[in-house]
Amino acid sequence: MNVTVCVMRSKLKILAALSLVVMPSCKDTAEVVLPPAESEVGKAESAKAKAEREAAEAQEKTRAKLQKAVQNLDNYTKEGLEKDTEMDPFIKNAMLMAMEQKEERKRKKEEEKRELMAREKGAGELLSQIDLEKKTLAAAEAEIQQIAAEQKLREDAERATKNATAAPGMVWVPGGKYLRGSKDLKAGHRQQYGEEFPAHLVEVDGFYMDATEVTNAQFAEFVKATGYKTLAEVGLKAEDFPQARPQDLQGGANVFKKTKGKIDPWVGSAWRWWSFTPGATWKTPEGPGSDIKDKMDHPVTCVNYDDAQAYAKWAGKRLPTEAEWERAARAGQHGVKYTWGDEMKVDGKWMANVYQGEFPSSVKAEDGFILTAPVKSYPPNAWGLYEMAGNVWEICNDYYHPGYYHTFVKQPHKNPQGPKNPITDAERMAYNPVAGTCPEPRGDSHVLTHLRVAKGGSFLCSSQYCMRFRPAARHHHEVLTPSQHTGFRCVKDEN
Ligand SMILES: [Ca+2]
Ligand SMILES: [Ca+2]
Repeated sequence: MNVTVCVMRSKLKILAALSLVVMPSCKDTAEVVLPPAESEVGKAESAKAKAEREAAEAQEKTRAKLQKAVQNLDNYTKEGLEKDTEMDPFIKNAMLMAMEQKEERKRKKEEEKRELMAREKGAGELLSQIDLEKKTLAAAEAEIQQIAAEQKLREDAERATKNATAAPGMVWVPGGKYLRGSKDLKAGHRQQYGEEFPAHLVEVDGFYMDATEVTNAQFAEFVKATGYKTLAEVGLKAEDFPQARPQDLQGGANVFKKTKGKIDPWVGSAWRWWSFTPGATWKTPEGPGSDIKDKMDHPVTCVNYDDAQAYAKWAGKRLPTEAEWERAARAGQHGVKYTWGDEMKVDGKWMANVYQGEFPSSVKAEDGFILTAPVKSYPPNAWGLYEMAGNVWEICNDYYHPGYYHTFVKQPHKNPQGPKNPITDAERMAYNPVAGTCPEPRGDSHVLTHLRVAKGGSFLCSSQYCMRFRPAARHHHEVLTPSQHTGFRCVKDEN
């Protein structure tokens, strides 16, 4: 800073005190601009103030007019206003806007009223549905109570006779009546597992059932004898799915992958912990590079409904119906929560291979196994059937529909075979399944949505997330998507 600037700054101090200064730029050549004469300033100010005052007065007049017009809005019609050529256009537009806002408020109020009425009706329907479920359950329980003692005597006698001559690895499941579905009517349970309701009485004929899930060793025998290739090995045929993208046709299976961090499994897709893995097959269930050398006594996995059917046919057996499967799992213990009773653990021990840990980010093997367990790792149920809870899901013969029990109880019959037709895409969308252990069909191949019943839950059933290792639990096997936690067991008729 040089001397000139310093002198100039002292002048500026004086001018600033008069509040009439235009600041120069701080450089040697800066010039001071002198203020206009005081009389001229006064004139300019008063003209400005006058204009402002007049504008404010005009605005106030318009506002008062508008207020009056809006207060009398009901005296006007929209058409009348639009035709009025004498009215101030500003007032007219404001009135038209006010009219629209009023109509909008009225529409909203009507909508709210309709919604409230629908909700009340919905609640009414739900309550009458719950009443019906309670009545159906009460009637079923009353009948079971009456016949249980006599039926048990017959069941025990039949089992003793039939098991004596059963084929190796099979046990007799006596025919009879049982309480199918869930009797847990607590709101949370009903909401998450609505497909298990209403609990009702079902009667099936007797049959033989594999005591265990079909093992890798058994499946290997079948493949050796027949040269059969599973869907996971061969993939889908382009001619069957002309619209599908090439990546939707390749062979493989869904493989579980832990998430990197803790997540809320309820929010978002199950694909966060599932991965469709090309090269995952029954021989490589965790994907390319894995094998089953040390797992020949584990259940076969990464198979689908057709693979299971092919095996069953070769073995001279068939897949169980959903009704048969639950009859077998319950083993004559009516209304219990688990296949072994009502408590999840017995003497502090896990009774099935399920999931422990924070699903799906961390997994513990408190029950001994992270993935599949060898068959017969846990105690059998009362009729000698192993792993009817957990380990792997077991494919049944029936088509899956979540509302099937509601349909069935209207026309109950012996030996139910499930819905006549597969679930449609529209029904599936309406059903909107809670993200469970199976992800949505991969890609955009809606043709993959045929669902068959799967029962029993798997090593991925977590009591925090998916309590589907209960005998009442129902889930689906998506027929063209094999997965690492799904297998099957077979049944056989007496003759
Ligand atoms: Ca486990
Ligand atoms: Ca199982």
